[in-house]
Amino acid sequence: MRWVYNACMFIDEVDITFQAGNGADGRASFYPGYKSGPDGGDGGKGGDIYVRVTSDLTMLSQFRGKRVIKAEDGEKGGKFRKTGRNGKDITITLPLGSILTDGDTGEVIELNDINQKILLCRGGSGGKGTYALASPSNTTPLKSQPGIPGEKRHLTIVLKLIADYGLIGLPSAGKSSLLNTLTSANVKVADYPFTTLTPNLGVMEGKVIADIPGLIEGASSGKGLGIKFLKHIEKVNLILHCISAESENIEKDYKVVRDELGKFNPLLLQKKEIILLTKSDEATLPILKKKQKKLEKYGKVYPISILDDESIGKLKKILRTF
Ligand SMILES: Nc1nc2c(ncn2[C@@H]2O[C@H](COP(=O)(O)OP(=O)(O)OP(=O)(O)O)[C@@H](O)[C@H]2O)c(=O)[nH]1
Ligand SMILES: [Mg+2]
Repeated sequence: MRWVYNACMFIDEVDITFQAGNGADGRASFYPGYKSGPDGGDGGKGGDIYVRVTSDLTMLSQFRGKRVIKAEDGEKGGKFRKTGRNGKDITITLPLGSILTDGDTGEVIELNDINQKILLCRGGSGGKGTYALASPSNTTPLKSQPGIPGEKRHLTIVLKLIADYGLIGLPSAGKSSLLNTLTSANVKVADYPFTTLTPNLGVMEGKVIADIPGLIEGASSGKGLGIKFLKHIEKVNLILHCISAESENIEKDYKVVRDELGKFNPLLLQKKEIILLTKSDEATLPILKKKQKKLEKYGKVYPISILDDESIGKLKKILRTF
């Protein structure tokens, strides 16, 4: 297995062998003396392996320390025509944007749709027992069928960042609320800091938005959740910098986050950014205007509120131009 870590130990790439469950053998047996004929039951089917797509970006860490993921084998057929139990299926969850490459066939599977579910490896079917194999021409088959082995694939899974827009800002700035409003994401929202502990994705009109939590003063030196998630905005086209209209010192809020961005990677400061003055419903119009003006020296500012459809509509329109 090969692990590729970036500087902050986030797993980006992993090689895993997936092995669906083997089908079990059918049973070769016969009724005891008083009743003649074969009674061997069929073998159970091996478990399938599926992959499901999620918006949680950190899911590759589930493979830490794993080389092989194997679904359960089917159970052998029993006497008295008893069919063996099927092996349990396994569903693994991978983040949106992951790319799976089959090391043997070269097939590439791109996970681009949230809630997409794909059959990765089909479990083997169980063999028939002697009961099922009996026919008019062979009323007493002596042998049962063997089970079929489950499919096995060697896959390299790469997490490809495909977010188009990155939502950043101090805790409680309203990032997740906005993600939920702009997309069909359903991320937890609450009025305390660090509600979101890992990045989340949502899709708006085919564009992917990433909610990057955890930026606070000192994040670059490990405070709060640190800056480990900032790698996810290295490739976005546009940064959506959320600043709460409730804040007493919006310029400081802005600078703190920019400072941490720059410490992580100075190139992030050159990315296109728009400033979203969030929770605009919480401020009176004159105060909102004043705050907007203060921020305008740093770039384009759009007051928005998730409670104000018009402001969200405007934001969507702007996003379409990027
Ligand atoms: N009035 C009002 N409240 C909002 C608005 N957007 C978010 N909130 C509230 O602000 C609080 C914080 O919102 P979140 O979306 O959890 O903020 P966050 O930036 O994701 O916070 P972290 O996950 O901690 O980084 C919640 O109580 C939301 O209900 C808004 O437009 N108007
Ligand atoms: Mg959040």
